[in-house]
Amino acid sequence: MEGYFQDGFLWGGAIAANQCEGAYLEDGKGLSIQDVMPYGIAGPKSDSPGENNKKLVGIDFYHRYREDIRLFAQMGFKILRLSIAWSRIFPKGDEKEPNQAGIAHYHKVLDECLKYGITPMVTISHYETPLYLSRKYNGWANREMIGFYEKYVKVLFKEYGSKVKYWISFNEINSILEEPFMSGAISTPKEALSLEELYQAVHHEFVASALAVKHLHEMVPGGKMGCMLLSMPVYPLSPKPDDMMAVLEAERKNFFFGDVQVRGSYPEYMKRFFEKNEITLTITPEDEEILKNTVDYVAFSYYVSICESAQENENRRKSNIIGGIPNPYLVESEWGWQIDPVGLRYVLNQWYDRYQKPLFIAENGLGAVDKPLIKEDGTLTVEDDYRIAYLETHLKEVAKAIDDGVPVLGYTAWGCIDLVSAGTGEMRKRYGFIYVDRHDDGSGTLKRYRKKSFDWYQKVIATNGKSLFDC
Ligand code: BGP
Repeated sequence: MEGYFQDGFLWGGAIAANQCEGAYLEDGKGLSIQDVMPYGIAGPKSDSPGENNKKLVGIDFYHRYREDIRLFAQMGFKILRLSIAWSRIFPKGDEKEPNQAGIAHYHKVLDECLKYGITPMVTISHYETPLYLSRKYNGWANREMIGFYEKYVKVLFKEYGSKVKYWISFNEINSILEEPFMSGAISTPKEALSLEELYQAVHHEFVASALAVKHLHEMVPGGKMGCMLLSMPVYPLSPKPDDMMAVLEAERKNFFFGDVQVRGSYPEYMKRFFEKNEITLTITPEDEEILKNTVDYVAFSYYVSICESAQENENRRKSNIIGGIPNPYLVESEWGWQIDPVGLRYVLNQWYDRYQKPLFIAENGLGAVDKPLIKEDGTLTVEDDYRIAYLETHLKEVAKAIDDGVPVLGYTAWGCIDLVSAGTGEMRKRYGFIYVDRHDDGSGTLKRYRKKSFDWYQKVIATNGKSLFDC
């Protein structure tokens, strides 16, 4: 299998502003929806930041980015996926002029990446819409959001276009169906939201994303825009034909997003779905033209697979945002996310068969409780063999997918440095190669320490994946 990672394979890690930066009101930043979600998607939301929100301090990446990017460079990162907090650039979201201090900050962060030859990949909107846009306009339910987003992306392309070639318009765009507030900044509670309103919000995001593609291509030579899909392969719970139809239905709910963003128009099966559910969307002829600005590559996150069945099933539950029926053949993480390396090879093949676009694995990793050990020199480490095993088995499947003929541009391990969980708002759910001394009760020095996986990943990158096959 060795040698299947082509030269120039983009090895790296991924983070999101709201989960690591902290400094939630610094340099003119406005509140984002995350600042009022102390418990992630799991808990109640409020209108004020509250005391128990780990994201307000995060891991203080806002002030410590130099040290962190140096550590990423030591691991050999070729790419760093990071997001820009919209509320640092437009604190409320509907201002005429951007916040210069916010713009200046990201120049420094990007320069730091480039200093080490690390290619930045920027997510424009990663679950961190300005709160004001949510409260005043009801987020993406409102068509006016397209204009606010368009103004924001034009600022980003003008400012950072010479430094950033890889962009992602929306993180896990399909998650809006499950989490309309976190993903779509929609203040109306999910229970009160009609399907028509929800899919209209989706449409607004599609148009905004396509406009971002258009502006990127016009403003940034060589700029590449990716869609970003929460991928979750669906298996039939049994070989019953009806279960297979249940799989098809569940898959279409998510394929729909890629189909529009890659192919540039609404698929027939969705038009039928809208008819049957008496959903009438406002889609102008101009919108239809804009949607033809399709993405250059397909990025996706991969953590888990699920099963589907045509029958009611009492075991149905959520894992990473989207839910399903657990697979009796798989083990699961401490947070109940089932571990399925083969699913990654499957999904890579599936996306490529469907779209024939280059693929990018923008997130993958294991959230686990780490137990730090004190070394002889007094520093900390974590013997995270479980994380190494998870990543190693998944990367071997990536190699197989490349051997299957799938063009994979790169791989960014999620939470390459410990950060706050999006799902639960916890610090104890750690993904990193770098341990951050910060805890759920707010204690900790915020110092950084290398875990065992740090050295392991360094070797994987240095050998371009060959070390995965050493034993
Ligand atoms: C994805 C999000 C990330 C990240 C990851 C892990 O859905 O894009 O922001 O957090 O999941 O999820 P969690 O933090 O809930 O473990």
